[in-house]
Amino acid sequence: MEVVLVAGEVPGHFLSTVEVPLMVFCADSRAPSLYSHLRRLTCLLQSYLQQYYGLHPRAGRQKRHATAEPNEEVSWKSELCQKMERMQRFFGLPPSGELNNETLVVMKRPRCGLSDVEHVKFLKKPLPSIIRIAGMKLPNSKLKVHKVFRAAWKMWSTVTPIKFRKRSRREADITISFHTGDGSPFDGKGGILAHAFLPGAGIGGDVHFDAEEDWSLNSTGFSLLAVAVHEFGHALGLPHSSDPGAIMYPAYNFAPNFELQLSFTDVKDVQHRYDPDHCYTNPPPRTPDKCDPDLSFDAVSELRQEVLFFKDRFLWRKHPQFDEIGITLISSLWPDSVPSHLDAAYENVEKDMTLFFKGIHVLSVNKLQVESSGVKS
Ligand SMILES: [Ca+2]
Ligand SMILES: [Ca+2]
Ligand SMILES: [Zn+2]
Repeated sequence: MEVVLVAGEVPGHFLSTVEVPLMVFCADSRAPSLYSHLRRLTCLLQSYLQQYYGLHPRAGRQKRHATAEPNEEVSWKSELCQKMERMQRFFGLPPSGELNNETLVVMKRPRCGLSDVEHVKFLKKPLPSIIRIAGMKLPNSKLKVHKVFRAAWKMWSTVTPIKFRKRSRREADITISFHTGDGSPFDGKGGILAHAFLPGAGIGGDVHFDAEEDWSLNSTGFSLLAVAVHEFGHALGLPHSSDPGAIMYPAYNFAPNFELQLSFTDVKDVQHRYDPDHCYTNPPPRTPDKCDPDLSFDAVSELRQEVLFFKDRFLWRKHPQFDEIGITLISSLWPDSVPSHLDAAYENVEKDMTLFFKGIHVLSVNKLQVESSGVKS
């Protein structure tokens, strides 16, 4: 009988990685599909936390048998739980250490390939300013793609003293390229959309896109402009931000036709590096702050044990077991369904349903699934 260590979601209920950090499952022929489901979830969790949260590989994990030293095993499980809770906090989820559906949804969202705990050294000089666009595998005509990139770096240059120049010669600070097929560092459609390297010599500052994504220059698919602005942020030395309103948020966060602009956090962070004394007359939009004394909510509703506070395209979640109140986007919980700027919301406990109202429209949601939408009667 083969024994493996797994953590994950059993269809129908959840396993807590705090209470049941890792369960020993037997590779029994009676439950091959459950076994492979749990193994897939375990692999997904471990590789996500290794790639984005600095989880160390587990001793002896390649052997599949539990041969690691007991102490090493305990400390690895404890690290796994800590990293998972850190990830949940970063994305505004209750830090339960529980691999529940909403945590899985976050982990599966298309995103940037750079780590969320990247250590950024402060480099005084030089400013990365010379850009070269490698002309291979562009997703649209060279003219249109170059126009998108110009618009992307203009967003940063209008709030910093950096003046970008495009050059075709090899000695650029920021080389932009698209990758596909053999040797590509990417994973095909979805998953990782692009990544960039923090400023430095050689590959430092370079920006790579997954050429296999459905890149869009208008409103369908993944917005090349939005992802380019994010990756140029890395090329300028910015790490990921847990502010869901920031361009530097690691997951793809843009609804179709969303008006792209740097947030207050993005501008504050880049000016901290390059132009700390500058004061702009038109401050960028701030993500609502729960400590703002003038804050008012669009709607407030219970959702099972939690209380949700809605404002613009954001929501805060108050869970009775946790003191922290995480902020996230409404679209993170209900992608493409529950609108921003709600008028009202309430939970119908008997039907286990939440109703959302905006203008003449009403939308009913069961758990996290949309049941129906229509017009108020
Ligand atoms: Ca470079
Ligand atoms: Ca991809
Ligand atoms: Zn990124």
